[in-house]
Amino acid sequence: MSTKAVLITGANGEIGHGLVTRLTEAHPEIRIVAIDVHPLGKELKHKCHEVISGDIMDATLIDRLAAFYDFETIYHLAAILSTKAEREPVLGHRVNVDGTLGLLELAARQARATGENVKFLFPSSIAAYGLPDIATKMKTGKVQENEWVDARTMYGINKKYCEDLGRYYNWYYRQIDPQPTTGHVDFRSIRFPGLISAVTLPTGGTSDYGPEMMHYAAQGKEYNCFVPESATLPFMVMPDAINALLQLEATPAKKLTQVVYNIGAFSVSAKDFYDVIKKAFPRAVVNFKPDSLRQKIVDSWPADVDDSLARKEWNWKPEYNFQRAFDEYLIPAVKQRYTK
Ligand code: NAD
Ligand code: AKB
Repeated sequence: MSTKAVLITGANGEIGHGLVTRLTEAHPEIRIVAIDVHPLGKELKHKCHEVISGDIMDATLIDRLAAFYDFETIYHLAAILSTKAEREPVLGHRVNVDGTLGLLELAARQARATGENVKFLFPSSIAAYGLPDIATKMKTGKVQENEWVDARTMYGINKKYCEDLGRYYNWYYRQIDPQPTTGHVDFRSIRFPGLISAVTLPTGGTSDYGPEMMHYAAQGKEYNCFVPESATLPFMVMPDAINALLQLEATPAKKLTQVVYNIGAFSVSAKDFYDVIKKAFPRAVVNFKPDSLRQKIVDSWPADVDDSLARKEWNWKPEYNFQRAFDEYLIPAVKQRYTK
């Protein structure tokens, strides 16, 4: 008999760190199988049942996992983020699309074999949106899930397509098979805004300027911000992002009418970041040196999101607004981190 477990891909990343920690705190009995191309640190490793340093593109590895485990839930976090995917678009497509397809197939195979649904949690992104220019972006304000979805980056296109793949696996998979099976992939996706963690640093993304500004200031390092002071995006702190994933996972399927949900917490400009950081770290030096090419990507992402559907269907509500995020979570935690 196979062992029941939860699979987390990309477990060594920013969300992975928070998710492994929170899941094991809430359910000490949980068996987490973690995969990442980069080895997990000791502390995180000890919280997992099995840790695999490997590539989600390795079909033999995925087959081995399918033979040993029955996954009740898959948190598929592994991805190449927006800036890296724009520099290496083919790699981005391979990991973000082919990698996701391989995991959806694993989930579908397991659901068919056990007759039980396999929950598949997929972190999509505000990169799935593509607004044509800054004037339209600022005029539009909050976007709904079905508006402005002509993504302009490889990463955003990959995310949007994987949302569609998830919708297919959820509702239409092998729809012309004469003998329908009982178990299916229960796909659920969140379009996350830029995330800010006090305990990890982002790499390879476009919304990284917000968290980077804070981490540099806390270490006394000068920061060259690659967007202008006016650049505005929706952001959220990591504890709220983890809450959202766990909350969506726990929601009974009958309450969900969609497979993709926006969630929001606060929409702020790079200057708003600077002001709050300068107050906490008066010696912070931030030079605004916009990179017009990266700025275009920020300009194509929405200034804010309409998350009323998530609020209505699974009671989404962030715990942290901008002020509380910095006063009660980010500043105290980064100060502690860098004075250790
Ligand atoms: P991250 O870059 O910190 O983590 C991604 C992890 O995936 C890394 O540890 C990386 O080593 C791993 N990985 C990459 N390619 C792999 C492969 N082929 N096989 C196995 N592992 C591989 O990113 P994150 O912030 O933790 O993001 C997790 C997910 O959330 C991603 O899908 C990302 O697109 C999404 N997301 C993140 C943000 C954000 O602001 N952090 C916002 C929206 C969506
Ligand atoms: C990125 O900038 O690529 C991510 C995201 C918003 O998806 N942080």
